Amino acid sequence: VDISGTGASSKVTARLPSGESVEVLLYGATVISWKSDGGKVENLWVSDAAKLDGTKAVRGGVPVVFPVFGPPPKDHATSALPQHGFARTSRWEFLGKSSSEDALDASSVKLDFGLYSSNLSDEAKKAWPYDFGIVYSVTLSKEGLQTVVNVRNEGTKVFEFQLLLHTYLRVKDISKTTVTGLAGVPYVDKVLDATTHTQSSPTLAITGEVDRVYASIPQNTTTVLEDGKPRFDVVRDNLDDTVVWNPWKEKAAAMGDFEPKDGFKEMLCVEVGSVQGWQKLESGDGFEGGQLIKSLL
Ligand code: TA6
Repeated sequence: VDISGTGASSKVTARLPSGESVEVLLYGATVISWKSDGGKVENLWVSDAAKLDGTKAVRGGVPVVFPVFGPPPKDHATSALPQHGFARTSRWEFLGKSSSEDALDASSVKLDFGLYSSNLSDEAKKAWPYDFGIVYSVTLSKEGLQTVVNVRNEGTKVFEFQLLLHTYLRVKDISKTTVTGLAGVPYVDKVLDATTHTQSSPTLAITGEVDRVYASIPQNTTTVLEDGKPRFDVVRDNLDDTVVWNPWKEKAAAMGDFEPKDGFKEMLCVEVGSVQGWQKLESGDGFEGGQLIKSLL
């Protein structure tokens, strides 16, 4: 494990003896690279124009969305926060690493990052005046990448939050990419009319802009397939919802930090979270939720 860079662009890199690696920017605790299969396969998509200097949320990798997903509601404690909250644009602390060599020599390395209300910018503290502590664990193993958020209410006032891991998966060709594990699940379609639909077919193909919030999904794994072959399993842990997003041509063109412009053909966001309604956290209570992404190559 080593820490490189200075200031907001400092990042932590970890590598397994077998070559797999992960890179985490302290800005937003944003995972910006995860290489599996001996380090040969990059699994995350990061825009060529992504800001990695702390001036803007990273366009790619795994931004952490907390305490609100999307534009905050008007009549809510989060209403003064930016879209997707402040976690992805805050400077996190690197708390340390622990590696384990279990009997089968299947090694893994866990990196811990912390964000506390005391770390927040004055504007964020003013906008959301609650005392909290988050420990975010990123664990790299040959099996996959696990990212888990543990949030604790360190204050005296109850607060409620939403949480989502905004994962940009890298795919070879979006026209040959499908998603399973969402059949029969109700979703809010933010492209159509933000009303609730239910996906009847077992497979979702991506043939245009997709922005769907699937809620209360019965089983915990969403699979991304390439050419009909399973490429990723995204396994939810204590998070009931999943957003599937591809900006497609027009929206990609409209995002200044989305490059190359046809990059939408090589990425798909599968974002696990708790975004329907709010998780309530009493004083002193904690909540833990996360994901395990398996590369199935
Ligand atoms: O997760 C999907 C989404 O909510 C889309 O609606 C789109 O806004 C995307 O997030 C990116 O948001 P950002 O604030 O990172 O530009």
